[in-house]
Amino acid sequence: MLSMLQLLRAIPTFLILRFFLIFGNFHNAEARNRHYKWEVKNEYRSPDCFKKLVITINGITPGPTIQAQEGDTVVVQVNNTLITENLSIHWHEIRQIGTPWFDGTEGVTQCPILPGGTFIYQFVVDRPGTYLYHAQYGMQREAGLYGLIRVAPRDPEPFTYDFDRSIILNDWYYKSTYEQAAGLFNCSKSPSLSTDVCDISKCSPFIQTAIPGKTYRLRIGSK
Ligand SMILES: [Cu+2]
Repeated sequence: MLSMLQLLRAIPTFLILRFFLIFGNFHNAEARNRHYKWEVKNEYRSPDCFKKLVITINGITPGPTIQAQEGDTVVVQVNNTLITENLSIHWHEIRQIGTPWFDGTEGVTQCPILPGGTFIYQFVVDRPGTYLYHAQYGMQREAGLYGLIRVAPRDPEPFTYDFDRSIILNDWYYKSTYEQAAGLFNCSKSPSLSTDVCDISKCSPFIQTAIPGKTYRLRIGSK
């Protein structure tokens, strides 16, 4: 049985433990889970007026931007509806501390997501910044399977701006990525705008306008 003295000695220890428990809970309550559900498939698109077969995520290329805050857990359910191709997605510069099996290196850290299959990636984004995600199989990235991850800092940013814009630099070919792969980086197959392949009165490549006197933050992703 505890003596009165032992009881009194135990109280500060209890209070300190309680403090850390409360603090820990408070900290965990800030981090959130960010859930995404993606369907990856082949579709025809003409992002720069030239119609070709691309790979989309939920109907768009580049794919949806993942929005999170430092310390959050990102959960992405990927459904492979490519019919004939395996799939995996790499989260570039995300450190995957404790979760190396979600790094997306097909055949090394995970089995491929087979056609018709589903895989759920789950990882912590522990550092603020702008990151790329992209396909890790064949030339699927060049066919359009890529996008951005924006991780906001917990503390307020030390600068201000009027607009926040993203630009991703990615290879893009008018030939299919299979033909491009067989040609092994043949630059003659790279796209160039000419009137015989597109009608620029109906569509045009992406143009970023800027208003004089305003401040723009540009997040430029490339690899
Ligand atoms: Cu990468």
